[in-house]
Amino acid sequence: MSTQDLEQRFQDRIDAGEKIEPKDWMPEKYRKTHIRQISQHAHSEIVGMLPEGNWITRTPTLRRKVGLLAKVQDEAGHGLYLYSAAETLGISRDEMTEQLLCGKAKYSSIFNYPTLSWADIGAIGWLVDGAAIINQVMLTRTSFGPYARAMVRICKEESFHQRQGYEIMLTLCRGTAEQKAMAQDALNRYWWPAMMMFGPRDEESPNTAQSVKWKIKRKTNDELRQQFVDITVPQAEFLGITVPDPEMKWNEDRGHYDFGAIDWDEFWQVVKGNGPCNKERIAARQKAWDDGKWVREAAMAYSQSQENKTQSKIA
Ligand code: FAQ
Repeated sequence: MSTQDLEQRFQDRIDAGEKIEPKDWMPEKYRKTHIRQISQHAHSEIVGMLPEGNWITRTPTLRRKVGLLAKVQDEAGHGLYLYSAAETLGISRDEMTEQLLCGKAKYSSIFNYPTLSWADIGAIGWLVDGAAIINQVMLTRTSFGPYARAMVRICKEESFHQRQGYEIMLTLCRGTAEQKAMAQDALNRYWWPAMMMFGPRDEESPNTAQSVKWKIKRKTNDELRQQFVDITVPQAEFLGITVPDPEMKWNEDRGHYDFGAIDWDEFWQVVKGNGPCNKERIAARQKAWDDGKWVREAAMAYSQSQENKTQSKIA
């Protein structure tokens, strides 16, 4: 069968809503797009542990510490499912990590912002996990089987994370004036970076058209961003705090909120490595990779010795 025929048959399967599995024939670009997206998603989960991990020793109560520990641990689990899903496409964990550390692979821009106060932990759960769920619910229907299945479980956990973040915000907003001011300050600093999480505008997004055709993306960046705004603005109103966008206004005709311009220069600066915490985040991942070298080597040596024992029994 010619490549053209194989590609047509592949597209027919996608159009019919079939899931693509790792051993199925797929265009090389489909494989590469998935390795790029899934590995970057995995890196985001792992790097995303750092800003919140920063507050584990400083939570206001034991209950909050237990909740935050569990959340950060969940993010590690998400990273591991995702690395495993990417490995089914023929890339190793080591290669993916090397791509992150040398700057070839990206991770979400949002994790390059600092967590300055306890309220930031509430804002991250509410806004960052909230944005992540909107993106990931769509990905439960993505065309690549292992990615779609990983997303089902991840979304369940993310929705718990979103609620723990919102509950932190609610507690602060129902507390003293100073606590409410902390919540407002966290919203002021995290609102625009959360809006940027969905990626560039559709007309500036080089990957969207092909990814929509292959049903990797079931919605575009702008569609998801609008969905996030429409869900989140009423939640801010319920908290009694204000989204830092003077142009935010309900548009009766569109049935959606209109919102102001995003600072795309800031977005691209952060993506290119010049955000407030990029260097710190990569240094932390590099240190973890270096510190873990002996563990990886010991695990490999143990596995080799078990293999040798099995081989000598067979012989
Ligand atoms: N940050 O053509 P597009 C979480 C890059 S998980 C950095 O639109 P695409 C859970 C993009 O990679 C959050 N780079 O690209 C959690 C591409 O560059 P490349 C992560 C970005 O892939 C919560 C270029 O710009 N979620 O938060 C960003 O079609 C709390 C052009 O963009 C996922 O990764 C960005 N925000 O659409 C954890 C979801 N946006 O790769 C801890 C899966 C775009 O060609 C604590 N990913 N770029 O060099 C996706 O859905 C997609 O990859 C998009 C981007 C929508 C992010």
